[in-house]
Amino acid sequence: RIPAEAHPLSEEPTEIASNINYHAQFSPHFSPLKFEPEQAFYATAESVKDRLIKQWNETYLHFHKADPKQTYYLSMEYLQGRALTNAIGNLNIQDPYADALNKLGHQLEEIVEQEKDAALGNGGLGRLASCFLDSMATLNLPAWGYGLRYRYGLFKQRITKEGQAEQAEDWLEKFSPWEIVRHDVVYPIRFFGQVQVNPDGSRKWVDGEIIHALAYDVPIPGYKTKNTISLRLWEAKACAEDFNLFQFNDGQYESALKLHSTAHQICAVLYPGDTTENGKLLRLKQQFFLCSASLQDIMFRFKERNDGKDQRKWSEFSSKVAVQLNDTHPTLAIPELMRLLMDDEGLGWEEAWDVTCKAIAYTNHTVLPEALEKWSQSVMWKLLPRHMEIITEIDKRFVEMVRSTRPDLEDKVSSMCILDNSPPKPVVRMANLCVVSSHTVNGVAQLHSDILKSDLFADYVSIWPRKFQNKTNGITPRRWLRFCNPELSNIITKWLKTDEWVTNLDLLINLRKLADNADLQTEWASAKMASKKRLAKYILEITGVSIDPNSLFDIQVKRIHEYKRQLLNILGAVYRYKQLKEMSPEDRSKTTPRTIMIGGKAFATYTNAIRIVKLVNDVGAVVNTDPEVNNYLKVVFVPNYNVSVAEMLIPGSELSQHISTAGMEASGTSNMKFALNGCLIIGTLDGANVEIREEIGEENFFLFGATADEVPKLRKDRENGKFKPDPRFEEAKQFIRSGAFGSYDYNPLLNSLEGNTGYGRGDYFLVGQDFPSYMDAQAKVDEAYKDQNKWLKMSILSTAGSGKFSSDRTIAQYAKEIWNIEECVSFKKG
Ligand code: DL6
Repeated sequence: RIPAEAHPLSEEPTEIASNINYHAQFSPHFSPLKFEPEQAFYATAESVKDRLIKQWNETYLHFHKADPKQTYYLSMEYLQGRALTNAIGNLNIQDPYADALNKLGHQLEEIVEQEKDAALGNGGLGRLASCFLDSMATLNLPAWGYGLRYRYGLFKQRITKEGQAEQAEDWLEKFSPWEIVRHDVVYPIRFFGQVQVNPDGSRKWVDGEIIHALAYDVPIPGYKTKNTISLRLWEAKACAEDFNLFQFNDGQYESALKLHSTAHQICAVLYPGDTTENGKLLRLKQQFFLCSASLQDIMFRFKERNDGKDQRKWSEFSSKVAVQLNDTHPTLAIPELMRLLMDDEGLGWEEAWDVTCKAIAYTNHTVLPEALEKWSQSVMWKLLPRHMEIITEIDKRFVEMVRSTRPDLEDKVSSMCILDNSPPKPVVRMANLCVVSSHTVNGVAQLHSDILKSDLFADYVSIWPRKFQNKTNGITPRRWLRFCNPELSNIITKWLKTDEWVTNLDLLINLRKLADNADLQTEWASAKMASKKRLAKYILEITGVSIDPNSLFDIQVKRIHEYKRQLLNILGAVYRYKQLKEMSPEDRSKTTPRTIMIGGKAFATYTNAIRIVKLVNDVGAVVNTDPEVNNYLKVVFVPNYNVSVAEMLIPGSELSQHISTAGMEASGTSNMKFALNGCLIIGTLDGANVEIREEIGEENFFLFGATADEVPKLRKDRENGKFKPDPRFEEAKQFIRSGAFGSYDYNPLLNSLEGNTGYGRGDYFLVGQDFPSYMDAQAKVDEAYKDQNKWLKMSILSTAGSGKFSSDRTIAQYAKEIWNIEECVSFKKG
């Protein structure tokens, strides 16, 4: 092995320029005729990757020798976004790379814009996984992520006259410069087949089809440490033996390549539509593919690090391995680990169960019944027959345990058990399997964890009171302040006289005593204005709408969902527009000018979400071109919301809306990003809003709406005809129905807010209930904004109170309280 020191990597701009030049010529992605921004981006990325690979190799060798307990994070989603700014920022080499690019005739800012987002995720859950990787690396933890290498990421959203149009997001169109394919890391993954019973009674899963999982590593550098961990993404592939040359030469191309096509389907897209049986089968295949490949890899590594001993004891597994399931999507890791231990390694049930339960922990991210996964038993018996035997046995033993130790729970057994055998479609309840099999279950914000304990998992809590924990989510301060908002972070560093806040976010609290300082306020205001101007330029470029940087920038960006209540936001905007229309010019001139920006993708088959996107666009088209009003109000739909767009929007935000029906948003993480960047929140007492408000002070938070405790009664009252709508709410709906925003039929959407009960009716999300208090809170926002000094103080206090929401804090808690792992550092920090 050639020591890495044999290849020192200089931080001299001239040598970096020469290295970039080298890659432009010898990493043969493009012809040598051009060196335009695109070529410069790929050559720069290759050059940075050299450093990452060096650190990755050293980290891996160190982990191999030190053999610490290691965490493996299993997630179907990672929303990584762009990597270049983050990599050179974490490696602390921005300046030499900017200089080097200058020497080559390019600007770093322009080069980073060339990169496509790696959008292998859907929303908060995927972005959380990516923040966690950054924190694990920064905290020098021996931890890795596992996921799937989807060919197409989350769809690209275009807005047409008809509303949202989805297009495949080709993030690998030209290749990703960050991944390293590991041709030596390949595992067979079986589907279908049957269970063979051997003469000694042992069982073996045989036949069926075999697809191979090939590893791609994406290096994840920590901030100001050389520790560089891995996001290992699996790609599905078939082998040469699976290519039927005879059939191909016979002109039967499709059947000759059948297994190749099956393999392609597995990693084609994230969350393929699952309304058809085929779609359901494909999703299940994806989940099993991730679990089986990752566990085979984990077990291989466990055996590999055996310190010269012949055979490692499986009873040591949980002292070396912690597996975290990011929601129920990777639940199949449980029966797969049992199967590998029993059928391949020869362990008995009790021993395998003990190893499995001690290794696995589960994070719940939702209480929404429709998001709690249930798989059809018949599909599972077909695809994974051995796993169904194992799940059936886990369930049987669990039920026996409850009946023998807790006869008082007899009437709860049917809802607690894993297999729901009720006709017409018996299912496996994945969350129940997770709770029964994991050593720890956690929610993602205090309120959410409390609801899990008092409601969704209450019966289990009475059996295992210590199994349930809270781990309030967090965000990485590197991407979400230091790199996306350099102006504000330089001011923070200047006033705190240290940049240590980047790794110790609690230090932000020291801004609190400075919040009244006029000089700080002036600098704060100018940083915000610079970001607002940049954002206004971006909005003009992508939507053609010109927005005024002096107006209040009010942003709501997240997946479109009825419980997140973008509909409340747009109804509020409609009412504001109507009021402005009815005012005298003089009164109008006294109002606070506002730019409302809403962005987010709607799942293609979620009809009401698609209608909401259309409504926001239709309202914008009318308001923005109305000369009477458009100096006081603009409504912009920001298309194709993703990580890079968020990095543009958040620094320029002044107010952001986190207005879900209380009890329904598990945590939210964009609320933390906005607050950290000095943006004030208008919100309900839901998810992490509760803790944000506690930390930044209730006087700095625009609160409204029913509380989670009140929601069930309000729904009942509604069913009993006791709800009286606010006249303003009625007016806003009526205005839309009048055709003020075009001829599209919004009745089906608006009808969902009416009636007392019934499918798609009865205002389940309590938009009408919360509308008056929402409008009152918005009026307070308008007033507060008029006093800019007060507003700036609130903004500074918002940042000052955001220390708790660093994902470093969250990950340190997981490491100590769930995984029992410690830092494993071979490098000096700094
Ligand atoms: O925990 C990350 C994120 C939370 O911040 C959001 O509140 C929550 O809605 C989201 N949950 C999901 C659930 N998906 N499934 N299944 O995305 O998790």
